[in-house]
Amino acid sequence: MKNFFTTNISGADPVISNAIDDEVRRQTNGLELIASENFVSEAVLQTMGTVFTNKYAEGYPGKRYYGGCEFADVVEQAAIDRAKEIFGAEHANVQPHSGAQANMAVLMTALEHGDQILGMNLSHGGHLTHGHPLNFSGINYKVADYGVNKDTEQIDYDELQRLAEEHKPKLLICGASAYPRTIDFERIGQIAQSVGAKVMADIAHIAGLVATGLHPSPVPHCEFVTTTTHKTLRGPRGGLILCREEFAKDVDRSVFPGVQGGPLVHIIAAKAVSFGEALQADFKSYQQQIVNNAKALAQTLSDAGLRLVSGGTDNHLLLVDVYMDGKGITGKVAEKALDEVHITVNKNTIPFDTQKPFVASGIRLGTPALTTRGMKEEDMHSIGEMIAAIIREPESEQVKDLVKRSVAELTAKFPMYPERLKERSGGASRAN
Ligand code: DSN
Repeated sequence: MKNFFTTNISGADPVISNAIDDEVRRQTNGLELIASENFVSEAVLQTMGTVFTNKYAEGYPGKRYYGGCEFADVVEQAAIDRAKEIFGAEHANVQPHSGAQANMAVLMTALEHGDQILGMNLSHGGHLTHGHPLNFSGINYKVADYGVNKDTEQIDYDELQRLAEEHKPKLLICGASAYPRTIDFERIGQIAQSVGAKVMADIAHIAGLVATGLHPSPVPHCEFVTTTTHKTLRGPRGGLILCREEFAKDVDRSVFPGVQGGPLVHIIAAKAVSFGEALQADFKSYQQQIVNNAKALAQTLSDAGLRLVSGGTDNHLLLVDVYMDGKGITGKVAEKALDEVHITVNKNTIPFDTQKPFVASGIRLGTPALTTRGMKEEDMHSIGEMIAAIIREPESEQVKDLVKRSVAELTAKFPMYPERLKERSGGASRAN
């Protein structure tokens, strides 16, 4: 019988082991442009796979419901302290399993069932948890929504003020999952204050930029700030809540026992490691390169005749209108054609889209993951030309072969996870 404690994954479970190896190759041999994804460090990966996964630790450091939590306390306290330092926040809760659960806990803290919220419309760049009718936020609360101006495709703050006065929300929700421009958190804070609302800023996408001062921080202007930890922040998959001290106890109670049970201590440990990385000086140059790369990619695509929503980008992502009122192709066709040449993007609705979300007129591109690999502006220029070529001729096998070769050449120059890249004959979908 195999020794349970010494048999590694390839001996224990070839199906899953092979899928892991294939996924390492897929990530290594493709160009990852999904704006919400990133590649964590080997240190973060290792920490996620530690014995902290075995531990139950309901409660908070120094106040747990189970014995044996002294080392869980060390990692959770480190994660809390580092999160507060990164964002200059008075209080941090590092236990949310995800961004959605972080948002759920804040809504539970700030609202009673049925209260009015005002959130950004998903199809204008918001998020499901900001009031979508199929999400807990839209089911449990009364929702009004705001969006972008039709001409500028940017948030219309005067219209937001008007909507806030009309609906008198108890909570104004800002932050976005597909918005390429700077968000004016100070103005949003003033709007909320003028109608007696609190604000939750969900900075999941831009957390790394906020952490390094490359995007204005919502912390001084908003009662609650939530984020995921795995996007520009480059940590493990998870959530984080920052708030003022006056809400600390209520937020903690909303997370546990409100919406969660035992925290994922192995993930909290990995959050602490990634927060430590974010406090290093080179994290700022990494974030600056993300922004430079997004601008370079935007310029190349725009020079190639593609329309960018809002005309460009201030952050890590861009929304490309590939449909162009019927002159181009849908986001769905673009996503599939790019996937075939190992360029990974997601179709995305654009503001005032005429297509259904599963078809969409746009694609969303982000540079955090490729910047982690070390790519720079000249690489973005090449990638922009590859994308434009595929969108121009999505059915040309000749173009696809050419681009596939270019992707293989480019990715080969930026190796990643060398210890995890194992060769296996057969089965690998993207062995190039
Ligand atoms: N799924 C995330 C994104 O791609 O932006 C948001 O939750």
